[in-house]
Amino acid sequence: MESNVSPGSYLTPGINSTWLSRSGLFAFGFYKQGNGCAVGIFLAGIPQKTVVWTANRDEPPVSSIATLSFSRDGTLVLQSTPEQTTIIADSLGSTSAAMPDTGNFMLYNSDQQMLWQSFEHPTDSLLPGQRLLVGTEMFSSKSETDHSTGIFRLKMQHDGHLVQFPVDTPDIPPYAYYESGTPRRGDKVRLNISPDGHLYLLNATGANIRNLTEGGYPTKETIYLMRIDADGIFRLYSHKLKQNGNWSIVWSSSNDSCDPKGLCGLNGFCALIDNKAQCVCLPGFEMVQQGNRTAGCEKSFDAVGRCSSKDEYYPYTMRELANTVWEDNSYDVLSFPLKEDCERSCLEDCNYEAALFKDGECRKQRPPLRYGRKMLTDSSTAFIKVGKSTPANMPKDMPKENKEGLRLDILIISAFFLTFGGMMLVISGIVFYKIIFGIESSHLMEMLSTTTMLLCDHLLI
Ligand SMILES: *[C@@H]1O[C@H](CO)[C@@H](O)[C@H](O)[C@H]1NC(C)=O
Ligand SMILES: *[C@@H]1O[C@H](CO)[C@@H](O)[C@H](O)[C@H]1NC(C)=O
Ligand SMILES: *[C@@H]1O[C@H](CO)[C@@H](O)[C@H](O)[C@H]1NC(C)=O
Ligand SMILES: *[C@@H]1O[C@H](CO)[C@@H](O)[C@H](O)[C@H]1NC(C)=O
Ligand SMILES: CC(=O)N[C@H]1CO[C@H](CO)[C@@H](O)[C@@H]1O
Repeated sequence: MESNVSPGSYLTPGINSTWLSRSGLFAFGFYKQGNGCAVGIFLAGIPQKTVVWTANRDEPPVSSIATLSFSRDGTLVLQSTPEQTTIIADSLGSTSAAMPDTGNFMLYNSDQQMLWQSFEHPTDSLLPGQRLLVGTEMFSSKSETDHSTGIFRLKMQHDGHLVQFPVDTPDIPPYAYYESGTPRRGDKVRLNISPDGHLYLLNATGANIRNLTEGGYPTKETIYLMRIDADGIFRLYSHKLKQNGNWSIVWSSSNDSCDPKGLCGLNGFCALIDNKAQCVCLPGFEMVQQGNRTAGCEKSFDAVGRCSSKDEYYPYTMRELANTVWEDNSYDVLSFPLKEDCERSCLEDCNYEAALFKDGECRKQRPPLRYGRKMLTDSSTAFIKVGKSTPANMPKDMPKENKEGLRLDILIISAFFLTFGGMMLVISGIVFYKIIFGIESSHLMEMLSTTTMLLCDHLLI
């Protein structure tokens, strides 16, 4: 058994910021997070320092004055300020700790019994030998560089089913977006990953009931990692050690990046453009927060107004979206032979603002509309009620008469120039790098994203 950390040892973000495994592949300790540092386990022996576990992932990053100690009473404790301490592993009685080359940080007592292991508390990743046990779940990270809890989860259910849901939803089929296809296979089924990239489910008696991947991939100088990514899909990655390479995707839980429910926030819908998920607002809606697709969309027009379509000036019209679906929260279901009848019925009904038409059924609904997506294989047509006064059929930056509109125009124009200028800077930077180093721009982007994951001591001195 390896034992490389004794009670009384401590780490600081500046010097001695990690405890390394024997080969230097894994490190336990401080890594750069936002403007400060977080505590976790990361692959230190590869160019792309990859975080595989984070302690108390939703606590704010700590500053350079923090201390992480393995105290003499066997507790692993983070002192972020003189006043504030957080216990990472409360293991009274542990007398040694180890960071082995498996990536599993462990605490032992004097009888060499393991009292605590990071493998039992997965965040978004599973390493070979680690398992997702029954009743437990893993949560995606917010983004590739922010390891706090994101918006997707993967749960090993008591019925033997491995299922993905958005966060904050009940564990019921309407919210699921991935299922392993092993329902009713008994309690205590668990997800396993082996060093050869075999990802599979074992039941209570140890029988293999499902292979997600067949395994048998090359193991020489290669490490595998399963992770539920920030985009909601879980993937098996491989990385060749001793090569300045990157992670490559071996397997994905889905090939459709619009599958994860809730990728686009309320009143937005997901559409595949060049095989990439894009979030689009429903007609008459605008993004709540530019550049943040999970924040969703809100109404861009004033919904208060007259209701009866017999009014001389009826302020609404309907917009049609082909092959578009969302969560079915129908309050009123009517039968109509033609979609035009559904459209008219919704237009004239003050209580509803949207309708889904499919196979003669007209399902009237109200915003917020959730889990919207364009699905070419689905014959549903969506109708959305929009204000006539909104420039629904005109270009978005159409000049408006009022003062606010004018200011909006100025904003749009300056935003355009700012964006354009920024893009030119980035493009010229990329071109420059390509000329100098002869590397592909996509790799450059990856390099850019990983520079933020450097060890804390490299940045905080
Ligand atoms: C770092 O830790 C090692 C071993 O615990 C110790 O010998 C060394 O003095 C420490 N370095 C500094 C600068 O504190
Ligand atoms: C596990 O699976 C095997 C093979 O399908 C089956 O024979 C066995 O009864 C299962 N065990 C449990 C506890 O369901
Ligand atoms: C899963 O794959 C292993 C080989 O990696 C094979 O031996 C086993 O039969 C497969 N099991 C199922 C249920 O397909
Ligand atoms: C995006 O919006 C969501 C929901 O409003 C919020 O939780 C998240 O912090 C936002 N992300 C960023 C980068 O602002
Ligand atoms: C430098 C390097 O090895 N880059 C690799 C990154 O990953 C892609 C595929 O995902 C490879 O094609 C590159 O060779």
